[in-house]
Amino acid sequence: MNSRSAAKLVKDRARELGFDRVGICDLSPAPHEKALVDWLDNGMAGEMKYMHRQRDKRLRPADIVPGATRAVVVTFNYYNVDPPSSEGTGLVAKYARGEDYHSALSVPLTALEEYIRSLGNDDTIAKAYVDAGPVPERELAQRAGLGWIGKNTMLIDPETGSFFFIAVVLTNLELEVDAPFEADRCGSCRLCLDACPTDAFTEERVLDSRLCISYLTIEYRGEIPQGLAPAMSDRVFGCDVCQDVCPWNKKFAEPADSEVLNLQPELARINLRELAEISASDFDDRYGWTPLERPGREGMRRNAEVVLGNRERV
Ligand code: B12
Ligand code: SF4
Ligand code: SF4
Repeated sequence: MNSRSAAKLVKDRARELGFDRVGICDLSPAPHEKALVDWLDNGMAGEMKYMHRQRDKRLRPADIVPGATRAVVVTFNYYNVDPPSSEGTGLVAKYARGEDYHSALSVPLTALEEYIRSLGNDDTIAKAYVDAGPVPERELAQRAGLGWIGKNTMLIDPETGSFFFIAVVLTNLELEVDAPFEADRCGSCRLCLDACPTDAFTEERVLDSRLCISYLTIEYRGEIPQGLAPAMSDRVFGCDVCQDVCPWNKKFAEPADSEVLNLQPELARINLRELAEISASDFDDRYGWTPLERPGREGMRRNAEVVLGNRERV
């Protein structure tokens, strides 16, 4: 089978498995090496030490899985509408209102790995990653033709916007590659940069995590800095502001209809008093299967206290 036919089969199978977009690229060194190196050197990863540990592999994606030569990059829509504000509740980012995507997407990704192996021989490798691991996912997605890197640093697909997960299967199967997405469709727009509640963009396409509400509420373990707490407003987990304002999302984002993520409308807003006082076992039962498990009970209680404080101030 030639590389073009193999690529077509892989793409068809990925779509059958529920992925929205699929593209293929090679694993040559990252052309935007300086962007990552400067970001790390300037401390913008904050306490995400894994970003420093993964540096060399992110810059040389061919070193992630020895022998791999191709990335099959797929996207999976998670868009759903925000409920209106309601007294005593905190807002959860759109991606987190259902099953943790690492586990939810492992089922279709394992099937895609198996399919890719079935097209090769005994030496064919295929290893899937979603978020976990040193894979420069947005960079590879742009190189696989799936969209451009917006000024908010998100990968934006001109047909659907940016509310999707990216996953990657690294393989040595001979697959025809796609043309990269070269255009920058942001133009003169800067809505995301101006809307960020904490001014976390130091320049276009550069985000200082230490100022980002997503980082502070999900990844950061200490106390939320007092100067940033009011900007969290009612956001108790993650932040979507720089995507909500993006015209490409306003125009093209469609609610996800997949059952894979098991999105639950009641997880979009959480009662803050209950959360601030929740027991360990109740937290596990209610949120242990969702992305809220990452900050865990302690992190979510901390976030709830901050939002309750913000509510009292207004
Ligand atoms: C660390 C991390 C974070 C950090 C830092 C975010 C950041 N902007 O760097 C924090 C905790 C703040 C974060 C927040 C969020 N994250 Co996050 N995060 C990651 C992670 C693990 C690494 C990102 C990274 O490498 N950052 C370092 C910086 C330097 O890299 P970068 O901004 O991506 O830039 C690279 C390229 O853009 C390229 N580049 C730079 N300039 C240019 C210019 C041009 C023209 C081109 C072509 C390329 C290019 O070079 C850079 C180096 O590789 C990825 C998963 C992964 N394994 O890659 C998910 C990931 C980026 N996150 C994701 C999501 C969904 C989010 C949130 C929306 C979650 C939320 N609702 O709260 C927010 C969005 C905030 C934002 N605007 O980015 C998705 C993004 C999907 C998409 N459509 O882009 C990813 C891909 C996870 C996934 N598998 O789906 N995240
Ligand atoms: S996720 Fe929120 S805080 Fe972070 S850069 Fe975007 S708008 Fe700013
Ligand atoms: S809001 Fe405007 S500048 Fe920001 S990513 Fe979207 S199109 Fe680009």
